[in-house]
Amino acid sequence: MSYLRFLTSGESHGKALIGIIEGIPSGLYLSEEDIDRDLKRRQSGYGRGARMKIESDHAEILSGVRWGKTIGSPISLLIENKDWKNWQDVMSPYNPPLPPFTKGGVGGFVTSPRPGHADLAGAIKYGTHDIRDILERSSARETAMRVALGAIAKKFLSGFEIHAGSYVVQIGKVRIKGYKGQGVKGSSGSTRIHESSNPRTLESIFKKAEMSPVRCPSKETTKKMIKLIDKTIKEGNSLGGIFEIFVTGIPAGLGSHIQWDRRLDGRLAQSLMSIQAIKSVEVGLGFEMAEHFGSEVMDEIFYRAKSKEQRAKSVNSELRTPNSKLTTGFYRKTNYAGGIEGGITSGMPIILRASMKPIPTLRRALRSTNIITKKPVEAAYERSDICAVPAAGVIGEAMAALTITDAFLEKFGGDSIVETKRNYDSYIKYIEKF
Ligand code: EPS
Repeated sequence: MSYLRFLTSGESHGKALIGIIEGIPSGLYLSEEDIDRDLKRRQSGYGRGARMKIESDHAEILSGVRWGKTIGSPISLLIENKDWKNWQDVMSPYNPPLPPFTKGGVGGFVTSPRPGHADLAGAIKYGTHDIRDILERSSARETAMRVALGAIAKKFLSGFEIHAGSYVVQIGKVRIKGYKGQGVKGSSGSTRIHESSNPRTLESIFKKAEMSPVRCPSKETTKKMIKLIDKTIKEGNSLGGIFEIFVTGIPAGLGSHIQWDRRLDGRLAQSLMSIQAIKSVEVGLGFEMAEHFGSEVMDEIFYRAKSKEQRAKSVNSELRTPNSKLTTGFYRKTNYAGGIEGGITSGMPIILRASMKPIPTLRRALRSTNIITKKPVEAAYERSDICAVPAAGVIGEAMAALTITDAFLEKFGGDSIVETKRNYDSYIKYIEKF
C-alpha cells in the first residue's frame, strides 16, 4: 500500500487482536457500530465451529477518533478474544507455567503438524518445536481485525458513493444453477449472474445474499449448500468454495499502467490472496477469458452525448455516481474486464472472484508426522470450522475496500475529508467534460 498503511497483531487465543490504520483523513464520522456491523456479518455464516459460539466480536476504538470523528491520526482498534480466559496459561506472555496445562497438547506443545496449514513450514522457519507458536498467528481469527479496519475504509468510501459487497456462488460442488463466472452472451453453458455489472443488479443480488445463512443469493442453492454442510459435519470433513466481490461507484482513473506495482488489479489480487485459505483470484471474466476470441470478450466503447439537464443534475448533486451514464458520455455494454483495464479503473464496477480451499483442520484426521519423534501420527485436532466461505466473502470485501481506499487517496489525497472531496469533485468535473 502506498498511501494507507495498516497492521494487525494478536494470536487466535491470546488476549486480543489489535489493528492500526494510518492515512484516513480527518473529519470522517466513525462509530464502533459502523465496525461491529461487519464483524457480525463475518461471524454469522452457516458452517462455523464451536468457537463462534464463544466470540461475539466488538471493536473498541482506542485512538484516532474524537467526538465521533476521525482526527487524522492513526486509528487503533481492539477486539477482545473471549476465549482467552480458557487459554491464559498456554498463551501466557510470562515464564512458562507449570504443567498440567488447561489446553495445548502433550506438555503444552503441539507437535503434530496439520497438512494444509502453516504448521510445519512455519515451525521450520521460526525454529520451534511447538507448533502453537505458528498456528496461533496463522489462524484466520486475525481476519476479524481486517474486517474491522475494512469497515473504516468502507465508511470512508461510502461518502463518495462507493460500495463493496460480496456473495457466495459455490460451496463444495454445489453452485448456483448454470453459474459459470460472469458468463459470455451466447457461449454454451454460461449464465450471467448479473447483466453488464449493473450496480443496481449487483445491489439486489447482494441483498438476497445477505438474507441467506450461506450468503448465497439463490434460495434453492442455499438449501443445497446447507444440506451439504450438514452432511460434511457428520463425516468430520470440511468444505471450500467460491465467492464474488463487487465494488460500485468507482470513477475511472484509480491505479496506473506505468509501473507493475501500481496496477490496481495486481494490488487487489494480492490483497485477496493474502486471506487465509484463498487459492485463486480472478478479475472480471478471469480464467474463462482464456477460452474466447478477442472479439468476444472486450468491453466495446460507446459514447452518448449528455443532455444539459443530465449534466446539470450530475454536477449539482452532492453525491454522484461517477460510473453511471449520467456523469460521462462514455459507456460500456459489458464488463468482462471486471472494471479494470491496464491496471486502471475503467469506471465500471470492479468484479473479483476468489476460491477458498476446504479448511485443513479435520475431525477425520489426516496423516502427519510428529516433528519430535518423527513417527507417523494423526494431525492435531482441537475443534474447527466446517465451512468458512460465507465469512471469506466479508473478509474479501474488507480487503478490497482497503486497497481501493489506498488507490483513491493516492489519486485524490487530502488530510481532511473536505479536502479529499474538493479534489474529487474537481476531478469528476474534469472527467465529465472529457
Ligand atoms: C481457525 C480455527 C478456529 C476458527 C478460527 C480460525 O478457531 P479455534 O481453533 O479457536 O476453534 O474458529 O476462526 C476464528 C476464531 C474467527 O474468529 O474466525 C484457524 O485455525 O484458522
